[in-house]
Amino acid sequence: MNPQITSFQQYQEVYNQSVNDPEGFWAEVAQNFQWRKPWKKTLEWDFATANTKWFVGGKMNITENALDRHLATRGDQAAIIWESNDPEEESITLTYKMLHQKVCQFANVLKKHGAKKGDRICIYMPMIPELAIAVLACARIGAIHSVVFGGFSAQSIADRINDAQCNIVITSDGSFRGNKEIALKSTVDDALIQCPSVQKVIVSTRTRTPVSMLKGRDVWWENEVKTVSSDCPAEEMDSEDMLFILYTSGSTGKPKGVVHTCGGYMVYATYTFANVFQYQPEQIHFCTADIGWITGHSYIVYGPLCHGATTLMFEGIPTYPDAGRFWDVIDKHKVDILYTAPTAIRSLMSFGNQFLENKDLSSLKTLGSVGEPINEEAWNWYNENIGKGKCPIVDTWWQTETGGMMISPIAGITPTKPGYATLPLPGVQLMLVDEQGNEILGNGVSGNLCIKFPWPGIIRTTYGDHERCIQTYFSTYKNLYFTGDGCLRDEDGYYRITGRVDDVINVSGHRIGTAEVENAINMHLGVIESAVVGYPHDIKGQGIYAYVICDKDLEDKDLARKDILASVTRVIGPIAKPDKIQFVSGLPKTRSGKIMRRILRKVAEGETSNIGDTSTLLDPSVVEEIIGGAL
Ligand code: 7RM
Repeated sequence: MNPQITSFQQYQEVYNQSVNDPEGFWAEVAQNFQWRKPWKKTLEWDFATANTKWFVGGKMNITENALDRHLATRGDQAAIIWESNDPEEESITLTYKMLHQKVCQFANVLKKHGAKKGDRICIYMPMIPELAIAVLACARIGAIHSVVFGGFSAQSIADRINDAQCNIVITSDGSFRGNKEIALKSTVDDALIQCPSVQKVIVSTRTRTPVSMLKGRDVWWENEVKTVSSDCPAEEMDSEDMLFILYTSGSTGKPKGVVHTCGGYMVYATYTFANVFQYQPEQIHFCTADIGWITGHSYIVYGPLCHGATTLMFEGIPTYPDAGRFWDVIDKHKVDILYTAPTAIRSLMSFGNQFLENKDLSSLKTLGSVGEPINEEAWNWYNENIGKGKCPIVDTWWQTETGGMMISPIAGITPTKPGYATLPLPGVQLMLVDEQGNEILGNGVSGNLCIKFPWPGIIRTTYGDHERCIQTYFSTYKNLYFTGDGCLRDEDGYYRITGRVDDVINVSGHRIGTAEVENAINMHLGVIESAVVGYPHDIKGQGIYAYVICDKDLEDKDLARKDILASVTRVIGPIAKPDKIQFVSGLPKTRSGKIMRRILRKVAEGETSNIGDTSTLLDPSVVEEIIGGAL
């Protein structure tokens, strides 16, 4: 479907071409897709106002590219293979024909309930085929999906629904995760008390958890699909019509709704999928992410399907029924490509290699890593024990905002180095800058990672607040997109991401804003103030360390700790729970009232002596206390 780079020399040539003539390069790539009407202009952009348009005036529908155009050539090929949480439950295969039919059918259900082009639809579901079907059905009719990860709280769902003014929610009764059964519908019910914009809730059954169905609002997926036709012509979309909103955490309080549009996102997700993994026809691609994150959007759903690939969707977790589950899934389905996160690799590594015994991993051709920096030990373990030294590892750096992979080896083509995302993909023009925004030239240097030219998958806006998009990404450095990451370029010109340089922590590959966690902690009665920082964690990459000032009369600290965890779980979700809570009587503040996080980070890292200059602090004695009580 998409042209593939076949040698390192060709990569270099293609890369140079993509820099010398980005428009020509991407126009050529975009020719490989199905357009209803060709675009008039390849690119229009202005970073100062955060405006980027790709394939201007082009008309298309991403589902015609993901489904319809494959029907003649690979209608009976598996599009989605679904593996249950329960290894005893039979897996499901949906061919392109079947998936097309189910998407059209569900699209008609959405239409029947009043959904139309431009509406926002919230999806809060487990990793079951209906989730992919729901996403594609929205795209089919031009509704904008906003998938909310199934681990988020009712409050988080409500915030996201209200921000986007969604009118429909698609959910399930519950979800299975390991030996847990999680109620989803009842969480949605709690959220909807605060969401007047929602008219309809469509509920699929998964767990048979008892649910309450509100008359006039709630309907069952299974009943609805029985009454509609499975013929649903795709809505004609402009390249720059919104395809989806996906909320992500930043350094300020409230998560931002990152907006991607139809044409550019399609081209970018598909091109990077085909090239980075070097996907070959008939291969089975297994991305272990949840569709609730960008990795699932781009590399479980859109990238693979637009390329005509077979994508494996796994409902469960890496450690259920035991730490050999990924290897069982690979063995059972003869997986060719495994794309997972360093946190999963480190966790499985910690269980020891007995879980690898008698697992046939010989089908694997390519291994991928995403979400956080991968340490050398995990890289080597992955390479030796999973890839048996024969599978290239692609350490792919990218973000929700980039839509697809940005810095990554091309499997089997780019020489790799443990810990390095290596080189920019075609069309990606990187720049390292210092604090003042001066470009850092040469090799063997490090700085803040920026991108100086648009690529088709770039964020278009933050939903409902374009100013925030300008402020967050395009204002720190003039005429550059700022990633928020620190990065080094070694003597060979290879890139290594060193981690966030803003107040975002990366816990198990999930982005969590420190301000968001602080707000949640502060909501707890008895908490006066808090400060949250990240610290190195063996498995999660980073853990969450909270310094909390409580009321004087709060006696039972253990209870307070539990209550704070309960508050965070209620406000954000269990993924944001602090790993450590230290009660303090004060925070290190400057005379102007700013918390010196540098000091808190040092202490959280276990540093007790070299904490640097504290002379600008209002009360340097709090530092002694904090060091003394460090956990
Ligand atoms: C895809 C995704 C983005 C942040 C990003 C980085 C970190 C992602 C890598 C990485 C080092 C990698 N989107 N990150 N991939 N750091 N090496 N290969 O994760 O929006 O959820 O997170 O994740 O800090 O800015 S995301």
